[in-house]
Amino acid sequence: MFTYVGCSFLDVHSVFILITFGSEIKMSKDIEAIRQAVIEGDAESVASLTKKALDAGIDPLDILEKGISEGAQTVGKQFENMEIFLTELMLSGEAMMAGLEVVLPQLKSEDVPHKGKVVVGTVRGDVHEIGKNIFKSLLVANGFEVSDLGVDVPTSKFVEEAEKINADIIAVSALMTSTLGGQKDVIDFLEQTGDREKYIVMVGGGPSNQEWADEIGADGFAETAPDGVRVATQLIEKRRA
Ligand code: B12
Repeated sequence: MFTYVGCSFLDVHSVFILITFGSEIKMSKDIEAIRQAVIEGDAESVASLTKKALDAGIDPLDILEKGISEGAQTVGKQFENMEIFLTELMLSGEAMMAGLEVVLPQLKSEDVPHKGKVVVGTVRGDVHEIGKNIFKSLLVANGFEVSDLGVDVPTSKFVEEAEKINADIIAVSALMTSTLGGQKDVIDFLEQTGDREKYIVMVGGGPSNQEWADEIGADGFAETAPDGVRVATQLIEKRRA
């Protein structure tokens, strides 16, 4: 039998650091593979690599933000620089959706208290849904009840649905400079119908920012879906205080 007698130069703390460091390298490799498969537009690989990463215990949020979203950023730049064309953009879009299908159901709510009701959708003329879907799933996982209107949503539909479910928040996503005005349209519509004060309006998605949100009189903006959940929670708490 082997008996360990010597004094190791590695104390428990160092071993812990080495293990942590090792698993971080492994995590970034798994996430990098997902990012790469998104860029290549390989839906099958994105789905299987995402499953593998989840099985390895990688946080779903890291997969979403560092794998899928960062892949999307790269693809967006390539498309803008005309290094890839619409077919490739579409393949990457499908690959992102394939990853989402695997990862979003993992964002389970852990008996969180009910926080409020939200209507989400992407504005008229815009079919980008990936960020909106992530935001919706994170809201649900954090105790919000969400009605998702999908994409290319007519302005009035946001308000009709909010009235129907007695929503607290209307959250409007837009991904293109040409459709960003759709967020302002929702606010203008609420003002015209005298319903502006009834709802908290949040905006988000690629081209929107805090300055834009202030300019159109939105109540909240967030750059990422996790921040969006924090802002939604704060706005509801403030309103109820
Ligand atoms: C994938 C993709 C597609 C896919 C979409 C697939 C799908 N099912 O959604 C397809 C192929 C369909 C597509 C089509 C087009 N696309 Co496109 N697309 C993209 C791409 C590469 C990624 C978008 C994405 O999903 N990102 C990942 C998600 C996670 O990020 P996100 O949406 O920003 O969301 C995050 C936050 O913004 C936030 N968030 C999102 N919504 C909300 C809402 C609220 C309230 C809050 C709080 C937060 C929040 O949470 C998310 C996670 O943190 C972008 C490039 C880019 N950099 O965005 C181009 C891009 C958006 N597309 C672009 C273009 C031009 C088009 C087309 C016009 C191409 C064409 N010639 O046909 C069409 C438009 C079709 C239409 N009418 O809408 C341009 C827009 C340019 C511009 N500035 O206006 C971009 C920027 C690419 C580029 N650089 O040129 N596209």
